[in-house]
Amino acid sequence: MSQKSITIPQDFILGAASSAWQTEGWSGKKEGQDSYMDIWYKNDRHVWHEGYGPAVATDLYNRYREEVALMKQAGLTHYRTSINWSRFFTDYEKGVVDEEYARYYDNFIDEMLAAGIEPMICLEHYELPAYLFENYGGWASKKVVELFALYAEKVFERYHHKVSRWFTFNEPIVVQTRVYLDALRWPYEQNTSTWMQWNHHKNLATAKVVKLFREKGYTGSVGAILNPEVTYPRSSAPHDVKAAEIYDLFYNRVFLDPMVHGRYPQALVALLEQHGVQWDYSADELALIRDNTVDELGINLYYPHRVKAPSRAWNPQTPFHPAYYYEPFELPGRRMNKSRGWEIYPRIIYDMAMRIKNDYRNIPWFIAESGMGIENEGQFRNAEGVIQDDYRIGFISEHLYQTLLAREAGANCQGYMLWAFTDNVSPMNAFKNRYGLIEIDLQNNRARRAKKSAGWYRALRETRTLTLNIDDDWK
Ligand code: BGP
Repeated sequence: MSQKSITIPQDFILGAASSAWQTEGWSGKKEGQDSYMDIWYKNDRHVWHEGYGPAVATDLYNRYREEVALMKQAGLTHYRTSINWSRFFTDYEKGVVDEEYARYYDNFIDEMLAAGIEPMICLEHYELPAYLFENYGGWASKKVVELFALYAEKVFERYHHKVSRWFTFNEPIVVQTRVYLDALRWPYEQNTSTWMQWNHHKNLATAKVVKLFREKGYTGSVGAILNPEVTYPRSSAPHDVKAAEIYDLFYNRVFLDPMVHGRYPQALVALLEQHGVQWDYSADELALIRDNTVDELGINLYYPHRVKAPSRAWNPQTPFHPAYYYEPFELPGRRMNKSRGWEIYPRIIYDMAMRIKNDYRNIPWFIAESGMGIENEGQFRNAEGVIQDDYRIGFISEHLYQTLLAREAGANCQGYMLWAFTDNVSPMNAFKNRYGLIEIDLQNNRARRAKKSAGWYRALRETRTLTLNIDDDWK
């Protein structure tokens, strides 16, 4: 172990992220304004940890002023959240804005700007309106792609002079993978064709929104926030390497390639066809994707993904699933965050950075989410009641260090954003694992209290220097 210091460039983002549905709560929500997450929670509450969910969340809708003051105290340069599509309209088809909800965003954004914090806004962080899910099958429908473009148009009209960094989706692969591929979430349907249709329509929707933004001549950029998993094969043997490559095609390149290069990988299209996966796309749609690639990427990175070649026989009755080609591999001796069950391996950031530099034309990008969810954090409270989250400080230090090293090595990396600013509601895990710089006290009317890490984060901003103890074997 030795102590190292590294400079944080002046223009480097030191921010934190969150989303609308995980924070705002249902205050003021009108009949018919449920999102997909809301109806999942309503239909399947028993799978949500201790019954907590989006209903109150962190009650941000009523507390955004207090929250922005805390952001300022924690030294955030940027804050990323989403606008809740399901609440932004009273009529999704005609695009009638819910003025009451939009006023909340007007005020929230103004408050951030007044505090010198730059808002970065995502148009969808799983908040697909339930009405569109129930009536059109959600992202399986081309009509929903049109309605998303209408939503983007209305949001840009209202906020383009206040917000310049926009993102179409957060982790666009997640909902359909959990619902249609793995059948782990309500409504538990296994359908690989529907999965691919959702992927394609989210790529198409991104291209349409990029085109719209450019045609209107707005200042700023449109990107997407992806969660490519840095996937390491168990060994260098060809069968393991192939397992990792195929995993990468189905879960990473399915979004990275169309969004950055404007085309689907040929190998992916061929495998989908070989396995009878039907998805509806036209030459015009592919041309739209080709001509409207994103301006930047946000990358969410939490843990490494390791695979090996499959050793079991595939049940011929099981619908096609990419796991036909791989099995998960657990590295013996791996370092773990046991609360979340995720391996800790900070090097993923450097490896992803080099991949973007070499394979994705060194497009501008930033770490959009990195963080550590820990259970029962109350046990780390000191006599003054402040959670001493040194494990979080250690986690951020190591991951930020890799980010800064990558930047020094030529990665076009714009910054680091922590997940999350405050503790908040995770899908199913709800408040089980706490991620925030700021504690949310569920026993005390969701009172906010800064953890030790909040002051440490602020000092990073003030000194623009990261100092950490690090294993000498690491770069
Ligand atoms: C990301 C999501 C976030 C957040 C985070 C933490 O995948 O974009 O919304 O929830 O993961 O993971 P989890 O909530 O599963 O613990």
